[in-house]
Amino acid sequence: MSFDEMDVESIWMDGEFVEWDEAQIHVLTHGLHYGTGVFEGIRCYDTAKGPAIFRWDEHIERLYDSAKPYDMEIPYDKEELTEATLELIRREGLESCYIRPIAYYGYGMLGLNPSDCDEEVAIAAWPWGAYLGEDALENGVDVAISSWRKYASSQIPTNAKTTGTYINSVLASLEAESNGYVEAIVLNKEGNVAEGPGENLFIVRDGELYTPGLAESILDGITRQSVIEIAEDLGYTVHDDATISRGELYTADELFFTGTAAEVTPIRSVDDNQIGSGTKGPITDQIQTKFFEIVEEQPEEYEHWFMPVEQ
Ligand code: PPE
Repeated sequence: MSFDEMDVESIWMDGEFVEWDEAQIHVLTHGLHYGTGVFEGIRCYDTAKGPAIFRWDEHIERLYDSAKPYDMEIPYDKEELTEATLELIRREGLESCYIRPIAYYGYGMLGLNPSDCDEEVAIAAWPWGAYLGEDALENGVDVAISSWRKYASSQIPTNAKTTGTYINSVLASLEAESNGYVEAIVLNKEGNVAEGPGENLFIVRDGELYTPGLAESILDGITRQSVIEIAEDLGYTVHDDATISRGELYTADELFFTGTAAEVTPIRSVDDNQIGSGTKGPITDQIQTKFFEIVEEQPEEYEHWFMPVEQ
């Protein structure tokens, strides 16, 4: 995702809209040095009922929850962040976009205890297409198990979406790419399957779905929660507290990633072992089709997942 030729003019920063190029921070910002920031990634879809933000409440609640272990007090309440985001999307005339709220310990002091630093907050939004490419959504991606393990929840809260912890994901992504793969799968400290660098993972076996449980060092993904509901609504049994070994990936009937950016992306091979027929599997296809139908049409049964933007 490159910002070259980005046609968005403003970013909301600490209470006001500033020009895109002016949305800057001090080089001694605490969050830059120590990764003391929390963030979200949220999609707004151009639905048949108008632009609407997908699962806004869940994302914004996760933002405040992520801040808790770090004693970070986000100096705006939920209503203020909601209004700022809606206003940003409206003034930029965006229909479908990716929304990136971030809160971090700002400029004031360095040293590991950030209690003397003020919290700073920004919200940006821009159009972002298929995360792993259009072809990925259709035909699936080739992935490899990373040699980097996911940090354990005894080391860092894995259910918090903190900026600093993404260096783990960066390592896994770099390694996958340099070995010729589109994406990585990261195992946890125990050697069981955790997730992708920016995605949760599902496996399909004998017509049922399995996804690593929350104690497996994963982010409690909101797309994961949505896909569990969609799959159950379609009549599938979902084991959402699974422990999945590396070997089970190779023999899975189907595999797919979920995430705000990745949406529902099929996986067609792991470490060069073909999964199923080597393309999007039938259950993955059904769930993916339903997911896109929901975000395109905003049907009544799922309307509570959306917050309208009302241009
Ligand atoms: N695990 C990780 C590590 C993760 O980063 C994400 C989202 C997920 C699971 C899925 O969570 P959810 O979006 O709530 O379904 N990754 C975000 C960042 C991607 C990026 O490259 O930046 C995202 O998808 O927005």
